Amino acid sequence: MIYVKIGLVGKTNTGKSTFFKAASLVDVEISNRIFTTIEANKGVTYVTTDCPCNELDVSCDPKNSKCRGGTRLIPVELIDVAGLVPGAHEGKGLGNKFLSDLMEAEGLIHILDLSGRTDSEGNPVKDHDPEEDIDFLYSEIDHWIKNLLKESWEEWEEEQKRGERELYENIHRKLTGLGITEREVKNSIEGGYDDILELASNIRKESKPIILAGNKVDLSNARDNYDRLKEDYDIIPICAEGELALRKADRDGLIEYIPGQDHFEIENEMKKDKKEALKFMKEEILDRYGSTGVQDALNRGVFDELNYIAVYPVESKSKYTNGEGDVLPDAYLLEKGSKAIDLAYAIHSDIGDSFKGAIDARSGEKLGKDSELSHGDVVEILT
Ligand SMILES: Nc1nc2c(ncn2[C@@H]2O[C@H](COP(=O)(O)OP(=O)(O)OP(=O)(O)O)[C@@H](O)[C@H]2O)c(=O)[nH]1
Ligand SMILES: [Mg+2]
Repeated sequence: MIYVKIGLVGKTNTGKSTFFKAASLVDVEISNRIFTTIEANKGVTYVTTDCPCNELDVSCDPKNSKCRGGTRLIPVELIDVAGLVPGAHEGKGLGNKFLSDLMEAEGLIHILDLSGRTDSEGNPVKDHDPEEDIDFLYSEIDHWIKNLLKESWEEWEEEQKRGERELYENIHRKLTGLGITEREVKNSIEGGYDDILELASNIRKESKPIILAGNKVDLSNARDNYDRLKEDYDIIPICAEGELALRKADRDGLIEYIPGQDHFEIENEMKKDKKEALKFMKEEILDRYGSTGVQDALNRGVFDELNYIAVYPVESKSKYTNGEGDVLPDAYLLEKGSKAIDLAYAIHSDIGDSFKGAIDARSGEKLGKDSELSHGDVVEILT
């Protein structure tokens, strides 16, 4: 199965690796130094959605995904890279060459440090305004794309003049590997531009949705900054460190915590300091913000910005099972607008090639190859 990829981006020391570690439980280095991460970290995390097992009143046997208490966890890939600072395209900080790792991702989460304890370059300060960190990121990504386009621009113009190859084809070829489609390139050109930088910016806007996540809301100055910035920006308040603590406590059997939930249950005896920390998490993060925001940022990226839907293929429409009798075994993320035939091909090219029709397991309705699927559909493919 090919995973949807989400990338974490932001200034140095904002908590990208803490978010990554919380979401994936992969043990990566976190520290209160600048430029801790140098090589990209890649790992598996999950987006969550209601599992149909609840509503269909069955007990499921997930194979390619997981189910916890009626919440389906569907794998996606997460990429954590080095910190980006203003002027990175001119070589400041670690530069921006590492963006090629990040730009494989279809969507990005911009992790802001709302505590204001590092300035734009990552130096420790008392009171940096995180609002200043929002726009620079777009500009750095735009310059990075611009530089890619500039390398071959004159050649492409010649080719276009000679009628050999259209500009959009050449751009698309160059940006292959960044998951940028021909349609997105065409739209970017049609949007109009005065120079290559503006075209690069159009391409970024067309192809890479960026979610703003304001981290460290456990700190009081971060909270004040969040209250101010939320008036002007669509920003998700997050506490990556808190999510990491909750997921570790869940993994270690101390609590039962399903990612993204607004509560957890204490399962086992624990030391007093752990208990205190969890009490703080409950009162200051979960009760106040509804969740730590980490899962929310991932779900919003995949379902709302990238417009994926989750569908559940089965071989028996009445028992919701595969050939081995596993109930609701697999969840597939497909782009919104996907049809029954797309699901067949996502499972296997042989299944796509021998597609004879499909059945909506809930309604029993027959679906043709062009029938559009909806989020949560349980579908039997007929071959
Ligand atoms: N208070 C608080 N601190 C946090 C939170 N998340 C991360 N931190 C701290 O912020 C510092 C930087 O965290 P990292 O995850 O290493 O940051 P990064 O963005 O990956 O940094 P670079 O790799 O240098 O770009 C560490 O001291 C973390 O413990 C949070 O939610 N609250
Ligand atoms: Mg890091």
